[in-house]
Amino acid sequence: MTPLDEVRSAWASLAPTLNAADESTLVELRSRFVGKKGEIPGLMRHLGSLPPEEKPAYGSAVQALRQEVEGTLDRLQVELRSRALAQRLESERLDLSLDGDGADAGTLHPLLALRDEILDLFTGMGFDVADAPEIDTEWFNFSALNVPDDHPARDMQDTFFLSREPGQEAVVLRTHTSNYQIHALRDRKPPFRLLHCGQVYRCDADATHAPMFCQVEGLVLDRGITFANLKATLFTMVRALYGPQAVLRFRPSFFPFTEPSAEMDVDCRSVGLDRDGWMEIGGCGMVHPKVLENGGLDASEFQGFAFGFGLDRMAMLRHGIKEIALLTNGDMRFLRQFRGLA
Ligand code: FA5
Repeated sequence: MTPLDEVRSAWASLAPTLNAADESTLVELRSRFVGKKGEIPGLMRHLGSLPPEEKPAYGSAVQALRQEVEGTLDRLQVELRSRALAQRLESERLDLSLDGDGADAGTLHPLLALRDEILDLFTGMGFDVADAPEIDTEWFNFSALNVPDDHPARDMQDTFFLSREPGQEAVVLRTHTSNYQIHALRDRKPPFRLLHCGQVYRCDADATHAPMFCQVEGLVLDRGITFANLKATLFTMVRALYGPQAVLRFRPSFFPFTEPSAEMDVDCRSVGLDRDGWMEIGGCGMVHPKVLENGGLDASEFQGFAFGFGLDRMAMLRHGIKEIALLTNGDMRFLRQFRGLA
C-alpha cells in the first residue's frame, strides 16, 4: 500500500464515526490530516522521488483528498454549531404570548417598582406628578437653566444632538430631567411642589454610567423656602427607601441652575452592601434667581429648591447591583431575581 493509500484508508475508516464527532474531535482530525504537519501535507514529501510523468497525477490525487477532508470537516463543524445553537435557543425559549400561570406571571421591573415607591412617597408629601419632553430644545435643556454657551456638557461628546443647524434652535435628547424646571415654571403658578420622573440621555458608559438612564426631578417653589427644607425632604426620601440606619452626606457642588448646590451620597455599607465607599445618587440646590427669571418669576418674591436623582443608581444601591447595564439589557436570568416586586 502506498503512503497515499494509507492516508486515504485511515480517513475512510473514520467515516462511520464522523457524524457523532464533537467540536474537539473535529479540531484534532483537522490538525491530524490537513494541519501544517498533518498527514496529507506530509504526502507531498514523496513527490520528489516520483518519476516526472507520475507527478501531476499524484499531486492532483493528494489535492483531491485534501479537499474532501477539509470539505467534510467544514460541513460537520457548521452542522455541529447549528445543532448547538438550536439546542440553546430551545432551552432559553421565552413564549411572550403565554398567560401568566403564577410561576412566570409578570412582575414589576426593579426600576419601575422603585419609581412607584418614590412617586407614592412624594405624593404623600403633597407633591404633584407631571410630565416633560424627552426631546427638547437646547434652550430648555441648557440655556434657560443658566448653563453657559461654552459649558462642556453642551459638547457633542456629552450630549446627543438631534439637529444642530446654523441659525436654528438646536434639538437634543435631554441630558437631565432639569429641563422640566423651566416647563414647570412657565406652565404653573407657585406655590407648588412638583415631581417628574423620566429617561435622560448622555454619551456615557461604564459600570455606574449608562447612555440612557432615569432621573427623578423635584421642584418646590414658595415664599420663605430654605436649604433646611431641601435637606429635610431628601433625608426623608432616602431614609424611607433605605431605612433609618442609612448614612448620607451632602457634598458642596456646582450646578449653574442652583446656588448653593450639593451632591448627595449614600454610604454603601450602611444600606447593607458588601463594599466600602459612597454611591452618588443625586444633585440638588436652591433654584438660581436667573432660572426663576427665565421662567418668568420675580426672584425677590419666590424661593425654591430642586433636586435630580439617578433612579438606576438608587436601584443599584437597593439591590446591590454592580453593573448598571444589567438594569436595561433585558436579560431574563437577571430579571427573574426580582420576582415578587409589586
Ligand atoms: C444633574 O443631572 C442635575 N440636573 C441634577 C440637579 C437637579 C441638580 C436639580 C440641582 C438641581 P448630575 O449630572 O450629577 O446632575 O446627575 C444627577 C444624578 O444622575 C447622579 O448623581 C447620578 O445618580 C445620576 N447619573 C448621572 N449620570 C449618569 C449616568 N450616565 N448613568 C446613570 N446615572 C447617572
